[in-house]
This record gives sequence, C-alpha cells and structure tokens, in this order.
Amino acid sequence: GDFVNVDGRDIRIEGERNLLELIRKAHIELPTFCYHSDLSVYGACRLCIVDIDGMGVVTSCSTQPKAGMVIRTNTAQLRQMRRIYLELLLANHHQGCATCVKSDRCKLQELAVRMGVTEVRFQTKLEAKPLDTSNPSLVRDPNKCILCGDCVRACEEIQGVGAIDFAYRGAATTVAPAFGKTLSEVACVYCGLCASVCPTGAITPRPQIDRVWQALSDERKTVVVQIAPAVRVALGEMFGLEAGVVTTGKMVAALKMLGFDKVFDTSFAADLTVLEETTEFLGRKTRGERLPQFTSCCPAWVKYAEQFCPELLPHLSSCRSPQQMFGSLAKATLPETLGIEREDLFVVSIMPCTAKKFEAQRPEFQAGGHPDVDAVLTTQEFGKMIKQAGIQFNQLTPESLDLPLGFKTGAGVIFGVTGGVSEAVLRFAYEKLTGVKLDSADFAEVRGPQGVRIRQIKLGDVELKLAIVHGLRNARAVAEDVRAGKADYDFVEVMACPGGCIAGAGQPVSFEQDTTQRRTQGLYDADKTLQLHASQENPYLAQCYSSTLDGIGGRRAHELLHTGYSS
Ligand code: HC0
Ligand code: SF4
Repeated sequence: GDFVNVDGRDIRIEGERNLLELIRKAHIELPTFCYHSDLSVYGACRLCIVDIDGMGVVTSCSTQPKAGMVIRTNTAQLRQMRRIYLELLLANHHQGCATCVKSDRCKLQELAVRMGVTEVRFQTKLEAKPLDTSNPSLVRDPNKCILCGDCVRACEEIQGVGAIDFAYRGAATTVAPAFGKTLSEVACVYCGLCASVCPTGAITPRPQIDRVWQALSDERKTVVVQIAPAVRVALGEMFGLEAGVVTTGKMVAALKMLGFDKVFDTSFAADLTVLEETTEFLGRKTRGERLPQFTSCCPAWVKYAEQFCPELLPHLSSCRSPQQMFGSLAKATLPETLGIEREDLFVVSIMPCTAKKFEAQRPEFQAGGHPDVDAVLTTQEFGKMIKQAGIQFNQLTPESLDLPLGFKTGAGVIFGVTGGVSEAVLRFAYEKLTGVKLDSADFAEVRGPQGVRIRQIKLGDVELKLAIVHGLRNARAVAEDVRAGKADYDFVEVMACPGGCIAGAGQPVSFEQDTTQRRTQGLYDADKTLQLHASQENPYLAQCYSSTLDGIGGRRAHELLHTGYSS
C-alpha cells in the first residue's frame, strides 16, 4: 500500500481527502478553526500547517496525501507560526472573555491555551459594533468574529440558505447577513448550524434563562417542563460524562430542585404524533392523495419549505410537532388536573434546537394571545441553570418523570435521531397494515448517517417508498425531484441538522469527532431499555384519547394537535 511518514511513523493512505484527516489516524489532532469534514476547504486560519520535506510549510487541510511524503507536525518553527496566527486573531477579537456566553467552550480560547499563548503583542484599538438581537433564535456579536467563514459555508453548503456572507474587503472585511440586513430580515430558518460551527461567541443561541428564573420565583405560577428526546443523551457532557450517556432520572431530580412543579417528556407527545401522523399518512396513501407526505416536526424545515418550496406545503403533514402538541395538550388539560387557572400555568421546553424557540413564538401556536409553550431553553441553557444553582449533577439520585405526560415508548425516544420518525411510524403502520402485532420492533434499514436514504419497505401487501433526509440542501434536492415528477416516494422525513436533533445547535458544544455517533447510539440504547417500543402501546395515550381527544383523528385531536402552514 501507499504510506506517508508522520513524525517518524508510517501511516497508510486510505482515500483520505487531505493530510489533516490522514494525520488524525496517527492520533494527532491538528489545531484548526475553519476545517470541518463536511464543508468545503477554505484554508483561512492556517493553524493546521505542517512541514513536508521538499515542500516546506503548507496547510494540511488543503494538501492531498501523496505516497512517500515525510511530514512533521510539531517543529519549533510550526509552533511559533501558530502562536503568531493566534495572537493576530486575538488582537482583532473583542477580549471580554470572562463575560462571554461561549467562555467555557470557546475554540479560540482552547487553542490559545493549547498553543501556550500568554500575551498578545499586537494590540489594536477596536471600536465596539452593535449586537444583532433581532433573530428569535440567535444572537450575533460581530466583535467576536474571527472571519473563519465556517458559518457562511455551513449555511450555504449544508442548509442551502445563504443567509450570511462576507462583506467589504481588506481590513474592513466582516461576516454579516446578506445586503447589510439584520439576521431577522434575511432568509434565515433558525436552524442554528452557524452557531454550532462558530468557534467563538460570534453567533450563539438566544438565551431565555432569565424568563424561566422569573417564572420559577413567581408564586402564582405553576411551572411545568417537557424534555426533548435528544437532551437526555447530551446534557451529561456538560458535567464530564461521555456523549450518549442517558441522564433522564438525574435531569428530573435537577429540575425538581430548580423548582419545576412537574417534569414531563416530549417523547410522550412524540408517541402521540406517531398515531396522528401515521393515521394521516395511511389515509392519504389509501386515497392516493398529496403524496409524498413530508414530516413537519422540524421547525427549520417548515420555515425552509415556506420560504423556498411553498408549492410543497400541502404535502406537509398537518401534525404539529411534538413540542407543540405537548404545549397545547398541557394548556388544555393540566389547569383542571392541577386545580389552577390557565393563565397561571407556565410551560417550558428543554430542546436541543434553536429553531424550537422560533416555533414556540409562531402565531399558529397561541391561544387567547398566550403561547402554548411559554419559554424554550436549549440543553446548554439547562446545563447552565444547574451550574448557576450549584447543583452537583453527577451526585443526584435519579427520580421518575411525572404522569401521564411523562410516560413514553421507545418509538417516542428515537425521534431525536435522523430516521427515528420514520422508524416510529413504521412500527405503527406495520400493525395497521398487517393486523399482526409487531414482535421485533426494529426497522434498522432506515437508520444510518447518509444525508439521503431511499428505502423500499413492504408491510403486508403494501409497498412503501421512504426518503429520509437531513441537511436542508438535501431536502431541497428531494423536493425538486418530487416537483418534477421524478420521485415516487410515499413518505419523506426531513431534519435540518445533519444527524437529526441529537446534533442540534442547542446541544453542548463538543470538540470530539465521534459525539454525534455516541449520542445516536445512546438514543437507540434508551429505546432498548424501555419496556415498550411502539407508540400504540402507550397506555396513557389511550387514556388521553378517550378523555380529551375524541379518538385518533377526532375533533378535539384535530383542534389541539394539527395545524396548517402557508407561505
Ligand atoms: Fe427533536 Fe422532536 S425529536 S424535533 O428532533 O419530532 O428539537 O430531541 O423534541 O418537537 O419529540 C428537537 C429532539 C424534539 C419535537 C420530538 C420531533
Ligand atoms: Fe443560516 Fe441556519 Fe444560521 Fe440562519 S440559523 S443563518 S439558516 S445557518
């Protein structure tokens, strides 16, 4: 085979696109701001430089491996050059680190520490630019931008949105929403991918912690909370646990200590979504009407469809997302059960997602001028509240979720990973179409990391064609095929974030390579350890349908659980 030599060891070339990836196989993680394996190579930060015999110093991200290369990654010259690059970045960066929301997980800080930068010799006087707080999901602080371009490329290349771009030239160069607008005036869909890839605090999720503290200390309010599926496999990372470790019970204990009156699970509402969405789907399939049915639980996707493919809106499922089904159901039923007034009930969500903050504010999801979900915290914000309160998370004894809205099956848990909604729907559709009880609950063929997965699945006599997509640029391609009559799918699942909700922009910031994979495995394991795996087996749903919803697809179910989107 072909080898290169990295710091004295031979490493086999196995189709790596660049030296940076290949050098990882020698267990060396080169410093970089602007390299992401799923984005185009930009080579702007220059930190990933290596020294190659006969070539000199080059950026490893933009150099292809060639057999026989002799590479050094850690010479005195390289260390010195990297320190200078970092000092230059720091000189143009607003240095209010102690008060920055990104302080504990900032790549710029991490690398400055790692490279031993202890002073900045090139001080420039920086004029503070105003923050952009116009967007419901994100805050942009141009003073902290280091021009790596990660957000620009993520928004364009993965989401196909292009809401932010480079502006001006030379020393005045900046990254900003297109045409000098604010982040609420461009076509932003609130996915937060820009914030996920931002190495500093230049784009961050917009916090709502203060509103939640306020509600918690208001004696008139009864504060209840729902926890999204993906949160349970990621929150632990903020307390030193490995990605994928499920911490549901400890989260319940922490929330009770923070003063929440009831702790429920969005996965209960996801089970409800499965029954409603599958019923809607099989109805359309029988009538041959408005196929394929697109999922509508990802609010960034819904916004994207409204802006970029409005002709597709009749194809979206009319189901509200689980977050919103939970909100309307909670506001409709809990006041009576808890013996309180509707205005005194405050519903909080904990979500892995920034777009959920936007979704909760949509006019469709208000009743009598009050939103069904009053505040949306990200996983990161939840972790910060625990830290602010001084709660020793790892020491907590697990507690149980409250009933009935805290009971779920595994189908409602796997929603948090790409393919999960499809698999949950198949677990119900199988029984509906065959009349046979499901024995093995897995439809593993819909799982996987590929951005577009087309699967043909036979349930009894019915052949179903599914497309499972993540990344909105991929969704656009599928939507174009559908419009052009080139695709005969029955069902299309779309999640904006690559990997699904587990990789959402509200999740803890991770510098590890395998985080998405570990969180994914964590959710599939959580499904396995639950008692029930198919939504139709959730006994509290049956109760809810008879007491409140007038049966699956019933009148009240329609009022509370469905909606319509228009452009
Ligand atoms: Fe998701 Fe959801 S699974 S969008 O990915 O459908 O955010 O975790 O809460 O609503 O359940 C996010 C995660 C949710 C919703 C659910 C869906
Ligand atoms: Fe682009 Fe998503 Fe960021 Fe909006 S939130 S600017 S759509 S990456």
